[in-house]
This record gives sequence, structure tokens and C-alpha cells, in this order.
Amino acid sequence: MSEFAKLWAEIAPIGRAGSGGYLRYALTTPELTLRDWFRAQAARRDMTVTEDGNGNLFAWRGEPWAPGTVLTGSHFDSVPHGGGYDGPLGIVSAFLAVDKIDKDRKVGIAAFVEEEGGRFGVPCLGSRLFTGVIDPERAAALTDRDGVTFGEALGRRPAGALPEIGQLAAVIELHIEQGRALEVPVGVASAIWPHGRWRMDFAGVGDHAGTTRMTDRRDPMLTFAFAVLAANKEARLAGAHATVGRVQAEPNATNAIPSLVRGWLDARAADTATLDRLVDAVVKKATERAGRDGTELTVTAESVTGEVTFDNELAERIAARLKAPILPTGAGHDAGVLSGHVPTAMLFVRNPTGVSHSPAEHASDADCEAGIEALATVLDDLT
Ligand code: HGY
Ligand code: MN
Ligand code: MN
Ligand code: MN
Repeated sequence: MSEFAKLWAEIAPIGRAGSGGYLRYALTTPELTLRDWFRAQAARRDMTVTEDGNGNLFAWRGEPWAPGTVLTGSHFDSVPHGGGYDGPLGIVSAFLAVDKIDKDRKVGIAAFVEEEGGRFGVPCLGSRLFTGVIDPERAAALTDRDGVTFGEALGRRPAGALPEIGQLAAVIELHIEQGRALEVPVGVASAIWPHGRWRMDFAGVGDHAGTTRMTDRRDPMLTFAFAVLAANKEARLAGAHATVGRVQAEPNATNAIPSLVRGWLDARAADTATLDRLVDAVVKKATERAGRDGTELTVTAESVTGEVTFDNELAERIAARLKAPILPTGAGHDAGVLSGHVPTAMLFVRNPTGVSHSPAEHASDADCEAGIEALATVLDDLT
């Protein structure tokens, strides 16, 4: 059994659900167990483990944050019933790549907290705190579906921006590819599409499902349904992507017309102008429809990420050395947040079906091993 297969078998059962997908929410038992695994891997390599007060975990070969250090790694948390590769592959690969490089190479491995935003609603929360992109007070007050705040889960007020970030020579995140474009084992990221999440609250009048005449209704579920269709249509027209994958209704009873429907729009486009136009069009059409339905729409931008273009020179150098293609992605990553502060690159490992955020996500062991070799090459020679 290869070193990769061995480590993969160690973490595979942690947080796996009956669906075959994973329930690895930030700072819950499965993710905390993976952090213990992380510490054990670091100890096996005499690496020093530090935490940054934001929930991010680091393992260092040499002095923590030593000037010239290259940081690699990814995240442990998953979307509900997500695949096992999205995030953990970057951390497992980092430990195995460190085993292969020069012993005097200064390297750090990160496990960033709440990258998916699956528990507290803001993606890349740990890397946004670490880079000072989000206010620690706002982060601390974010709550999960049980009303637990991020500050409570963390057990402290988040520390916020770390000045040490300026000492890093580069950041390299390895991640499973989540599109369908990569036809060779390893690719290099050029950019991340602008993307964001908008919470849409449709307020209406709760009433009896059986006795209320259709003409007397102010049913927010109707306006919500229209908004979902508008998002789909506008995205297709714009060559962009839009999804409403999460919805809540109050009182959420079969025989009650809802008083409130809350849906989250995830929208993404190749450039910010297209993204802005897409979201504006959806909000405009849904607001017009609310006028006809006698409902009210409130839209809250929960997190928006602008254009992320990775360090071109670094990406070109890596792609040339690895003889790998360079390609954009529609998925957000911690590396996208870090790229605004440190020369940053991403390596993608082929995902034959491209399916992700699903139990069906998969990468072959051979491609994962190729990713580890590529990461070792980059850490050793190219940063
Ligand atoms: O949603 C994303 O783009 C990433 O998987 N967090
Ligand atoms: Mn993801
Ligand atoms: Mn990810
Ligand atoms: Mn990531």
C-alpha cells in the first residue's frame, strides 16, 4: 500500500455519513478529529504545530513563520455530504510532499478553518480572518444552525490579521479539480471566477393552506420559486452560474402558507461586471414579482469575492516545469484569499467526472500521487 493510500485510509472514515459523503463541519467532532490527525502527522515529522487564534492550524518545518517560508495546505471542512477530497487532499498531499523535499526547505502546512462556510455561512472564514479581510467581531458573531456562534465554537475572540503573513515567500494550495476541464493528472490555476452568496428573504402572510382563497394569498414561496427560475434563466443568458441550494420556510408546515421563505443565491461569473449584472437582474425581476404577489424581498450580500488572478509569473513557471495546463476555476479557495497578500499558486488534481460537493467526488490514487510529486517539485524548486 502506498504512503498516500495509507494516509488516505486513516482519514477516510472520519466524518463519513451513510450517504458516502462527509459531515465535517468546522470545529465539530469530525473536523477536530482530523486536527488531531494533523498534529500526529506533524509530530511524526518533528514539525512544530501552531494555531493562529482564528481557528487555523499550522505545522512548520523549522521556525514558525520564518522569513522565506513557503506555505501549503488547504482545509478539512466539507459541505454537507460533500466528497472526501475537497480540502483534505491538499493537506494529505502537503505532508507527503514535505517528506520528499530537501530537509532544509522552510515549509509550513495549513489547515484553514471554515473554508466551505458550511457551518457559519461565510466561506474561507479562516483565511479571511488570517489576512484581515473580515472583521473579527463580525466573524465571532456568525452563528450556525443551532445558534452557536463562531466565537463560542472557537472558544475565544478571533485574533484577526497576522502580520507574519508578510514573511511568507509563497503559498501553494493543491486541490482536487471541481470542473470538467482537466484531462491530465495535474493542472495549474490561472484565476478564480468572481462569486458570492446573497441571502434572499421573501416575506408574505402566513395563512391556512386549505381555507385561504388563491386570490387572497400573499405567498412568499411563489415569489421565491419565480426568483429561482429567474436566476437560472439569467445565468444561462450571461454564460454564468447560479444556484439556490439552500432554502428555509417558516413555519415550514405542509398545511400552512409560509410567512417567510429564505433562500441563498450562489452566483458566479468569469468577470465582476457579468456577475453584477446577473445578480442585479435576478433581484430586479424577483422584486417586480414580489410586487405582484404582495410579498416583500430583502437581499443581503453575505460574502462576495471579486476577480482572483493568481501570480502569473509563478503559474507560468510552474506550468512550464510540470508541463501542465493552466486553467481557471469557478470554485473559491483559501488560496484565492491569500493571493491578495502573498505570491500564490494552485495545483489541481484531475477529477475524472468533475463532480464535487457530492459523495460522488473522486480522484484516482495515481493522479493523487502525481499531484504529490508535482507539489514536491514546486515546493523544492519553484518557490
Ligand atoms: O464553494 C466553493 O467555491 C468552494 O468549494 N468553497
Ligand atoms: Mn468546496
Ligand atoms: Mn475546497
Ligand atoms: Mn480551499
